[in-house]
Amino acid sequence: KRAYPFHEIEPKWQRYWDDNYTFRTPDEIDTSKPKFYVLDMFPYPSGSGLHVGHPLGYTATDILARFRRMQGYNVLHPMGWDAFGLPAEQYAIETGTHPKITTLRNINRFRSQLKSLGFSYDWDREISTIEPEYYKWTQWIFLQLLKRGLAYQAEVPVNWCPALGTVLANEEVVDGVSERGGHPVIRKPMRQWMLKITAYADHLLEDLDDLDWPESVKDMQRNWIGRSEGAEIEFLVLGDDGKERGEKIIVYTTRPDTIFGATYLVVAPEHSLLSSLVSLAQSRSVEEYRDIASRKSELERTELQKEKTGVFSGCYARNPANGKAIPIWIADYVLGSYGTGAIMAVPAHDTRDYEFATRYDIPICWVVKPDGEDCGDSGIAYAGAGIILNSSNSSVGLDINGLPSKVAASKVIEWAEKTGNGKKKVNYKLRDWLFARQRYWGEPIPVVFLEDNGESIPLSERDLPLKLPELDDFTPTGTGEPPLSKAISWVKTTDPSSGKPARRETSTMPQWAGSCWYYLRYMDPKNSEQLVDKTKEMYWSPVDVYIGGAEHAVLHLLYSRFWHKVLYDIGVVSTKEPFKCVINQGIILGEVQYMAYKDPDGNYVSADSADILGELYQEIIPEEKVIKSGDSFVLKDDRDIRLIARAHKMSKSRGNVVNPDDVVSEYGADSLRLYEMFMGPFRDSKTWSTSGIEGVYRFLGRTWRLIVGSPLANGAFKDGTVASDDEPTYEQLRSLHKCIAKVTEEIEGTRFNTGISAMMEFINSAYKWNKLPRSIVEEFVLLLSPYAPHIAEELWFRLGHSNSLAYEPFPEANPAYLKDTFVILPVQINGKTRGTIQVEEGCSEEDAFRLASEDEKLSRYLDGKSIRKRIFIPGKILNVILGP
Ligand code: ANZ
Repeated sequence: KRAYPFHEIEPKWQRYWDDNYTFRTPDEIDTSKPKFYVLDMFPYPSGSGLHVGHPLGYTATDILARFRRMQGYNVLHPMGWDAFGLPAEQYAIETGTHPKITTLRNINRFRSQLKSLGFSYDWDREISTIEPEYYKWTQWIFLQLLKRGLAYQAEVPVNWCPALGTVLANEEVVDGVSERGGHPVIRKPMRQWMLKITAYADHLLEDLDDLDWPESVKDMQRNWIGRSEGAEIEFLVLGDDGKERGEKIIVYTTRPDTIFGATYLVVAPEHSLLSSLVSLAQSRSVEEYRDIASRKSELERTELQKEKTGVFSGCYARNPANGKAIPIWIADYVLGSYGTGAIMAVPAHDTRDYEFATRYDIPICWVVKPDGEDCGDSGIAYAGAGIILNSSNSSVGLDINGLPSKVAASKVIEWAEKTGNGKKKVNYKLRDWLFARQRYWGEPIPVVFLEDNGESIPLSERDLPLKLPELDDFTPTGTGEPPLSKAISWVKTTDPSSGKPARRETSTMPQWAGSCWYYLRYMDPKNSEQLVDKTKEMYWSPVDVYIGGAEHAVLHLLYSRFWHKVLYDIGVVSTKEPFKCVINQGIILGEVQYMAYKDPDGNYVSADSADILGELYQEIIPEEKVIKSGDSFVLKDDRDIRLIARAHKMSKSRGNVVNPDDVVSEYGADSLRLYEMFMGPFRDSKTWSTSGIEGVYRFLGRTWRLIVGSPLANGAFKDGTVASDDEPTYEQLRSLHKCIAKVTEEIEGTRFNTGISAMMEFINSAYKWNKLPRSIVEEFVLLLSPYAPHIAEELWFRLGHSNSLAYEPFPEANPAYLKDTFVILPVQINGKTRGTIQVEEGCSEEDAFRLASEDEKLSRYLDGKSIRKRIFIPGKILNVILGP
């Protein structure tokens, strides 16, 4: 029982759009028209194909694209492939298939899946990060970075994964093992390419303010950049005799106001001064401690809940404020990579220091009290701002007692600068970007090293692209030498400028590289002379709406903003920011699962009492045996048994993955699109439900039958529809225009679900009409088309049009029909006025009577009575004559 013939319609229109290049955005466009660039986060073409999360964002952008096209905008709506990356390479190692083969196969599958969903991409602009014509420009950008000193080599501790034979980015390491495969990861210093993103820290931070992005994403970027203002203060190291030895430890602090409370110093285990500080007696325990710390990740070290550990160095330093000698400790809760790698510890006012001091019996000295309160050891640190106390030393000329923290902090900085004890300092959490991977499947870095002195020489722009050589053996070398070192004849080369023998760089770029700038290439995908033509870039920039998952909130969006700003500075792009508006779609969880508890005898136990009873096991209960009761779910047959209802992330191991292909073959692409938009607010996470998709499928079926063949039709079939040429009534126009207004408003606000509700309401009311005026139906079909384009095109065609509706003007709501005009209608029973009802102007006799019988007062006269006659004068009166 198919509700309507989507099987025939959908492929037919997909072919039509392809054959007619319906969605091609011409190279030469009428630039007097407004533009709309709507972009999806392009997919990594994985081996498992599309999952239902993809069409969620892609349908949303497609609705926006189709909507703006109909409104007369020039629309840029492209698609491509983020096709380099580790999984293809891992698969290649396991199976011996070249990553290019698997990647191209996956791309073909993705493309045909996307086409089967009817997305209006301009496929002529398809790009793929693995094509030399594309990565030529990724390499070109690298050369520009190099030219400006924004790419450099450095010996840095990296996450080295012996099993994968590669360096991993911090975010690819979870709990000390590789995110992929779970292999152990160690920290190891290696010479690496770095990008100086820190040079742009301030711009990246400041320009966030003007972006129309989710606040949560902006906050994550702000935290990642982590700008903090404070001071660097010098503490002189003391010898055994209590005299200064000449070395100094510089600490970074955001709370200079607490300097009198600094009762010890901490240096990170990797601090460069460490070896000279440690006393002989302490050297063994320090050595052991360093060794343990080197195996921990930074995350582990800084986790607040973790117990703080450390060792005493055997050495003291002088607190420059109060002149006291304070011990120097080594502890791994201080990181070598942040600030100066050393801190002044103020246990009274810092939680971690407090915990540490208590553990190792270090004095705690209170120097800040909350405004208007007493202070004292309440068992926790007071980390807030307040009024300073115990902080005066006339012999160094510093007195901050009684000042509020902020003022005191400035005063300390001023004092430190005057006396040479320190200076104001701004710090960032942001680190430079580790830009090399010891992998095969990535963009080659366009640099050679001279054989004789190892000097690095960038290739010249005309030597690009530097193509990735074919390689049969991708297995890691195990030494840290990248797999590309096996491409012996490729590696061995000459410096093109001097002709001297040289070796190519064998690391490749990380997967982020290709996705940093792809949105620019879509504007001018075939340009072999330039990354993007200036005029085209000026017209299309910036991306108006960028939709994708929240998992890219920081890295991808930060890295591309960084590259964009560099490109702006060198005049390649005309805007400071790439993406005007970013929207994160919510995640789709698997269908809700119901679980019941059973005791060892096999009897059901309500979830309410489950935690007080022991030895229970769980059983999955099929949906048809479940019923909702209040806020919870119970067994249909025994309503005292409360169940647990839970939705899980879709995963292969749970077996709750929904394959979009299956949905398309069972219900059609339009139903899938509509359903994903109807599931709930676009940005929220939501659960999949098969009955939900049946609901929207029925709606499309009802729409189809209403227009193509409804029993209500009075007129003759014309062009295969039942639309009549009657003039629409006021009521019909009101329904239509209310629907237009709602759908338009909701698309603009990306609240797609409520737009669909409005269309459903419209169809419900249209079923009550006895004529279906063509002009009304046509407008409705146009309204529906961004959501369900196949059925809409077919209905449009059957309504007698020979062209696609893709460029028909989107219906506009006429405000005259939107006003809610109510009238108070007197109601008489047997000629006596018994009350009034509020009705819409133009309301029908039927509706007026229904409202009267629902009215509390009037219903008393009408209930159970037989009605002889009704007299209705629209807008004036309803008179009901009761029977005998
Ligand atoms: C003294 C102090 C007193 C601090 C107080 C805090 C509270 P941001 O920049 O906001 O993250 N710190 C400095 N360098 C560190 C490192 N390498 N590893 C771990 N911690 C470090 O915070 C800077 C504060 O974190 C600094 O201010 C320092 O402790 C600590 F009541 O100095 B504070």
